[in-house]
Amino acid sequence: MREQLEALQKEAQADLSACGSLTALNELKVKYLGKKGPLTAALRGLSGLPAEERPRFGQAVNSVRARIESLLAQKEEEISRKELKERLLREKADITLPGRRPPRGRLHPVTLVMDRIKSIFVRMGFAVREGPEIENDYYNFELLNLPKDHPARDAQDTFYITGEYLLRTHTSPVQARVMRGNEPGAPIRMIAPGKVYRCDYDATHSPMFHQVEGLLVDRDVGLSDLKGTLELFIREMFGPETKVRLRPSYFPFTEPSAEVDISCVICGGQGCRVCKNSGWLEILGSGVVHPRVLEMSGYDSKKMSGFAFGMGVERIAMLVYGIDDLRLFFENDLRFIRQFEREAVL
Ligand code: 2NM
Repeated sequence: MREQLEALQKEAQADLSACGSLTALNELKVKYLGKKGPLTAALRGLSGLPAEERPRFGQAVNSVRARIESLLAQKEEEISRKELKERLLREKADITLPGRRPPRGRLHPVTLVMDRIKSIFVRMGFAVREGPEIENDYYNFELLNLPKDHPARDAQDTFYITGEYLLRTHTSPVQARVMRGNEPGAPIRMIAPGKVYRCDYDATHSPMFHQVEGLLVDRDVGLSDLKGTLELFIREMFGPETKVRLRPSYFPFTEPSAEVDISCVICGGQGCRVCKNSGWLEILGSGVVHPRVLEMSGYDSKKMSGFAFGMGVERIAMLVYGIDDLRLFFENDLRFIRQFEREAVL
């Protein structure tokens, strides 16, 4: 029996030193230590021995088993190390290969036009001011002289969050916030760019769109200042040949009020499909700030006056790029969105 165990251990040692892979090693593990292996059989045979020989033989079997187990573990470690080393050699990266160029993003056409509008006004000394998109009734309507029964306040046109809170329908509340946050009577020259929200969706209206509004308040500001400022803006935006026309209009926050038209950017004023044969395109609303709006936000309308204007950025972008459906701006079709290149700004 003892000789058989010794022979078994020798055989196992020989098998193991010849073994070269983890798969083969696993087979050896089953062969020597498995349920059908010689050591299990030897332990089972224990019952056939005289009682006084059992402990010594059992110990001998267990010690051979322990020896084989430790040889197996050693070998497994050795083979794993070897395989890892080979893999590392095989998979060496060539760091001299040229890199992959990361895809470059570009700016959305609305952002491009927004940046140009901002840049033109910044060069005229206007400060860029921002405010919350969630407003309350007081800032969005009340301070802008929109009476309680004004149709713009209707839930049909405005996204209400509660009876009091809503998504701003224009950026004018930013102007009201600036007027009220200023030292009393301080002059203002600002624009308020940003997102605004109205319940509307078709080829020319989106429930979210972008606006730039402007406000200038100082002593002796009038319609001529408004006209000069907007003419300068328009010629920068659409080219020096562009003609400008003010048409009487109505807004609750300005008096007098005017729509501003430009000569058609498509036909130059001859008349075409885009300008509906009139030769003119409406691009913004404006006016002399209503004294009540100034007073409500802490300005003395006898000492100070101002002009204000507002434009839809998508509409301007449509004219600049010759786009006929505003929904294209929001569908995020890369074939459309990739077509716009940034021109130099500032
Ligand atoms: C427009 C047209 C006319 C406007 C007025 C004000 C404020 F705050 F001063 F009252 N902000 N923006 C205004 C005036 C906006 O958008 C078509």
